[in-house]
Amino acid sequence: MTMRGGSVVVFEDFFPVMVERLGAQGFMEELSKGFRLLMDKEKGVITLESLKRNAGLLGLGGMSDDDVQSMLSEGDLDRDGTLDEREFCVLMFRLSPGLMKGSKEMLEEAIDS
Ligand SMILES: [Ca+2]
Repeated sequence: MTMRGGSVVVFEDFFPVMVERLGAQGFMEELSKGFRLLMDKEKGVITLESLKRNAGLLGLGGMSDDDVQSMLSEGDLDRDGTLDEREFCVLMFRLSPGLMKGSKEMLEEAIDS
């Protein structure tokens, strides 16, 4: 499955710049903040509902229901219907091919630490 639409372009342009500016660890902290903004506060994971409700906070308010659904499905590696923090981070990297090329190992290290 491939994500299409304006939001993906934003990720591709934005993330490599952020990594350059913040370093891998700082970038992971930003991702973690983003995750907490999007998650369902009671469940501690991102659900379809929490993603739809909070996408606007990250400037993703223009996403259609279909976009939100495909973003969730794309990132949901264990198929439990929600995104945990790790799945969210992995998804963000996958949405940003330039980031994957430049900083993959550094970021994998940051995820595991
Ligand atoms: Ca999951």
